[in-house]
Formats: sequence, C-alpha cells, structure tokens
Amino acid sequence: MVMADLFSELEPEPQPPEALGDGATLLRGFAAAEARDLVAALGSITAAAPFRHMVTPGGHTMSVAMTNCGDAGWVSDRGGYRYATRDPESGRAWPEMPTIFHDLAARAAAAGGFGGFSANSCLINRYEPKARMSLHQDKDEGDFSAPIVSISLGLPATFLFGGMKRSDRPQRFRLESGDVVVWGGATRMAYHGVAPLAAGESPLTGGVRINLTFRRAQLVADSRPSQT
Ligand code: MD3
Ligand code: FE
Repeated sequence: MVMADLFSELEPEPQPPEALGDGATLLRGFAAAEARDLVAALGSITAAAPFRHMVTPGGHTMSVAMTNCGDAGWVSDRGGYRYATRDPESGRAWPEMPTIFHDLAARAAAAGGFGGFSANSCLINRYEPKARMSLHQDKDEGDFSAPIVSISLGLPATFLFGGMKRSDRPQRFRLESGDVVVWGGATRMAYHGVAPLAAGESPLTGGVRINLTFRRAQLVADSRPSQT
C-alpha cells in the first residue's frame, strides 16, 4: 500500500454535494481535513464549560451529553428549552466560538447554497454508546431563514431524517467522521434524530461521537422557553 492510501483511509476525500431534500445538502468529508483541529479546540471549551446531561421539560435526563460555545447556547431544564447567553452551571458566558468553527460552518453553508451564514451558537453533542436523540424539530432559534450546519466527528451514527410530521417514517443514513450536513429551506423544520450509538473506537475521538451543530439563534432577553 502506498502512503496516499494510508492517508486516504484516515482522511476521506471531500465528495460532491448530495441533495437530501428541499434545502438540505450532505457534504461527505467536507470537514475531514480540519477534524483534528476541531477536536483539539474542544479541549479548552469543555475545560471552561464541561459536558453535562441536561434534563428535558418532562423530567427526562438526556442520554447525549452537551455543552456550547458562542454568544448563545441551547439549554434545557424543567422550565423548557431556550438559548441562553450564559452557562447555567457556572453563570459565566459560554466559551467563545473558535474562528475555525465559525469559518468552517460558513464555508459549508455556502457550499449548500446559503451564503452569508454567520453562526452565533454551536451546540456540542457527545454520544457515548447507546446514547440517542429521539425525533424532534429544532424550533427554538426564532429565525428559520438561516440554515443549521452539522459536523460529525469520531464514531459513525445512523441519522434519522423524517418529514414534517413526527409520524412520517424517517429515512436512515449513516453519518461518518468529517461529514457535514446543511439543513435549510423546507427541511429546516423536518423531524430528525439519531439512533442509539453503536460502540466502537475512533482514532479521532476514542469511544464517542461528537456532533457540532451550528445555528443562528435570536437572542431575546426574556424569551419564553418552549415546552415542546
Ligand atoms: C435536520 N443533533 O442537536 S445534527 C440537535 O447528530 C440534533 O447530534 C443531531 O438534532 C446530532 O438538535 C443532528 C443535524 C441536524 C440538525 C438540525 C436539523 C439535522 C436537522 C434540522 C432540521 C432537519
Ligand atoms: Fe435537532
């Protein structure tokens, strides 16, 4: 095997964009070249704002561990879901969004047809084996004209891409390390989720999957938390 083959096994080549639906684009391998740097940048973020298992308004503890960086962070507690400028665990502002995060999200959005995307929020999800995310819509952002950009790192996951109703049967597809999805247009409001993570070992993240979810959230000082 020649050197190029060894490298290509570790770092998949970026693939041509694949349309997943109205406004949704899968960019396989788009973040592969920067994956190491993205994971390295997580160290200082999680030192200041550690991963935690949030509680839903219904009182369930989420299996996915979360933290945030940027001007706004998505939080959940018994009072509801919302974006908050401060980490409720520390009372401090969320760590700044690293430039490489912001710029990669902007480049991905542009590749998906959404020029001018400037994320002010990055939700960082950590999946351990068996962690899952049940079907839901992302509707706490206030402005739905901006897309959501998601970057997968580490262990692969089965992503569930449903329709506009929770009862619509979801399509399943595998998201691997370095894959990026831009969710805009009509699919911005689609139901989606993640199947329970299979155990494994990633050279990048060890035994976990990390997902970075970039959003443009409207910060309204006293927005009412949603209950759904
Ligand atoms: C499809 N996270 O944090 S990101 C979430 O892999 C979330 O951690 C998943 O769903 C994860 O809310 C998926 C991809 C994603 C984000 C927003 C969407 C897919 C979407 C909005 C509409 C449709
Ligand atoms: Fe979501």
